Amino acid sequence: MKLPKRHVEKVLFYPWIRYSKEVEQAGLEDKPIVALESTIISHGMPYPMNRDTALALEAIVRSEGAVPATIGMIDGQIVVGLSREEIESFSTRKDIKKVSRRDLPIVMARKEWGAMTVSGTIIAMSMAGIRVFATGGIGGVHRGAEETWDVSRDLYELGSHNVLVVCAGAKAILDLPKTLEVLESQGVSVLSYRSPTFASFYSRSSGLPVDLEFDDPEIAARVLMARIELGLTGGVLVSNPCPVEMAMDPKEAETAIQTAVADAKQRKIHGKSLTPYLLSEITKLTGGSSLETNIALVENNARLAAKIAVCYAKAVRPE
Ligand code: PSU
Ligand code: MN
Repeated sequence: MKLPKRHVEKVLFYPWIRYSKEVEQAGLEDKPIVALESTIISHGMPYPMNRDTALALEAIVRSEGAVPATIGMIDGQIVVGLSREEIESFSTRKDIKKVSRRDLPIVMARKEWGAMTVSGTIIAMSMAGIRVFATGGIGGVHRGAEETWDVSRDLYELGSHNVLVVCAGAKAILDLPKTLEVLESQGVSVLSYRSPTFASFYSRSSGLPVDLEFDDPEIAARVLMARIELGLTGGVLVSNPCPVEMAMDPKEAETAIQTAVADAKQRKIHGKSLTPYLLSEITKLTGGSSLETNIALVENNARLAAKIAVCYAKAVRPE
């Protein structure tokens, strides 16, 4: 089957995007590229684990034969492919905004630094012509959303861009059944790697069913291609359970989550600070073990995303 040209990953040039040499070259040569986010660096983990994890993710993507593109905003410009020094700055600077769709034009206009959430990264990678992205856990519907209306923008960007995002499910601090309902309403295809259920971030299963369990990375790449072929807006979400030896006991995770959620409610923490607050509280409550799990799962996701990106690049450009 000969595929139409629009499948081909090509780096697209706009004045508000700057590419690293490596990403630009990969784009021009149609090599597999994996997008990586920067909120996990600036607002998701403490220093120096944030920097070390960001660099480890890039090394994993390279070892699988793909090119990593960590995305952030520097002085109001979208940078696709942060350098080592820039990753260091994202790991240490305290003035970095957390950027989702609503924040992007503001940070650009004010020429500020911004860390991209899953939603911000989906927007930027789509502008850049990149299709595959690895994160830790996507944002979703928060617990108590029927009162607070706190639903992450991540779900709506997934519903409107032809991208494939590999995650360890949605973060367990969320209401997972409601998150899956919104994904369904948004028409996102939810796949699960070697598991019949949607992963639950710190632990391997939420017990909730997905649309397809798969074993071969190529099938995930083909689902993305089929969406593009059909002209369907929206993306593919790949749930990849945390490696067994690094997963947390679901009961232990849940106890820490409930304590942290109650604490945040009492301190009236909401909006964009809520997720970073919960993640750091849970790290304290678990004596650091949740952070080790978080690092292991995001590394695991980078590896699978790179395998899928390699299949995708082969499929759109058969030799
Ligand atoms: N995955 C992690 N750690 C994180 C995130 C994902 O392992 O910190 C970030 C992502 O950038 C995601 C964001 O988009 O958390 C969700 O924030 P919110 O709930 O405010 O939409
Ligand atoms: Mn929110």
